[in-house]
Amino acid sequence: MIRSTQPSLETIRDKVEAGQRLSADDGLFLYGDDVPLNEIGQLANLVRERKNGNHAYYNINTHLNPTNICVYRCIFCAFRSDLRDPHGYLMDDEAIIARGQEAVDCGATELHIVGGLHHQKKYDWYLNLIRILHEAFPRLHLKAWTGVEIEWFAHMTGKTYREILEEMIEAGLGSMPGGGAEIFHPEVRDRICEHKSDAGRWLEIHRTAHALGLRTNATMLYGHIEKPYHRIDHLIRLRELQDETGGFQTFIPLAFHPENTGLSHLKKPSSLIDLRTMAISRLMLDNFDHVKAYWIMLGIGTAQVALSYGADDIDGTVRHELIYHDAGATTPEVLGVEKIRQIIIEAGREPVERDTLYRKVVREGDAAESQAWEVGERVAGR
Ligand code: V47
Repeated sequence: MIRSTQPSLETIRDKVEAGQRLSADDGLFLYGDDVPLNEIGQLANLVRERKNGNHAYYNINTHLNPTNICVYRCIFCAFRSDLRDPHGYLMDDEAIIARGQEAVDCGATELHIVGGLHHQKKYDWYLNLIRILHEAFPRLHLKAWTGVEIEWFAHMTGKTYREILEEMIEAGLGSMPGGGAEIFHPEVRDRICEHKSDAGRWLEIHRTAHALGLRTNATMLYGHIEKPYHRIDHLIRLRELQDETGGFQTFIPLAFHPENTGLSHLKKPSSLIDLRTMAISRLMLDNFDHVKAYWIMLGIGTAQVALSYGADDIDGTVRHELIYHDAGATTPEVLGVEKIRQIIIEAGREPVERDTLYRKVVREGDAAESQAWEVGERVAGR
């Protein structure tokens, strides 16, 4: 029987084994220094294997950050640039199409597109970018624009979130990445990105996307000025929206990289915090099918260990990543498919190539095809 007392490792273990939901107090308890990391890892692994068996998913993807020029000045960001800064860049249509072509030539199934909110670029420029890419490469999935960008487009045009998203879908948008969530709690959000879409608006945009049938991801930027209760608050807000819509696919905890940012005096979070956050995220987000260990930001070794601490996905081959590399990430700029598979196998898991929507990818020669899972082949998910 489950006791309803103060949280302890025993009461939490009972709940996890019985498939019961953890409370905010349980989550906070697990962040206590005296709770052994291995114990939390074992519990998270139980949930991970229940949902995804021994699979570890990856995809073949390429990033496109069409501009780094941004009206916002988030203090954690090393990527952004001012309009007249010599480091500022803006890609033209030709360069954008060339990136799409490179992605296709590399066998990518996904283009991950996010960037700055350029002072002089109107909404039509962003909409057109999706349209030209989709027209040129109709089989390439366009995972584009964070909630922050959608909010900016609505602000520029006076259109509703729904109208913006409907137009983007019509132009070829396939899904949305999880960026821009940072930390929802205003005690932190107002200090690290005060002008940006607040929690309510970020969540409303994802709610609207889900209502339109668009799947989205969610992230949490941790390891800067936030405290454990801000992280738990963040996870609970995501869990509540997922209860309502079921539209989130993957949660990605993002470890803060301080170099070249307004918080460069801070140390980057340790691997122990990375693993604890991964495991607690897996335990708290009982209604998310997937938790991703983004190797670019965790480093390959920690990402491998994370596959036994709740994570079931390692992201992709990732070509042209700039946001983390500008902030001091020392991971490679791209991993070959064989390397990513080897990393997963070394971690004791079975590599499975997925597309953006977690369908199985089957390759024959140069052709890649997304297929539905056979009955019983996939442990969780739709
Ligand atoms: O929103 C920015 C973060 C995010 C820093 O959906 C930083 O599959 C650490 O959201 N240190 C963008 N983090 C990246 C992102 C993402 C990445 C991989 C996969 C997916 C997905 C989404 O990167 C931003 C912000 O939270 N970020 N600067 C930094 N210095």
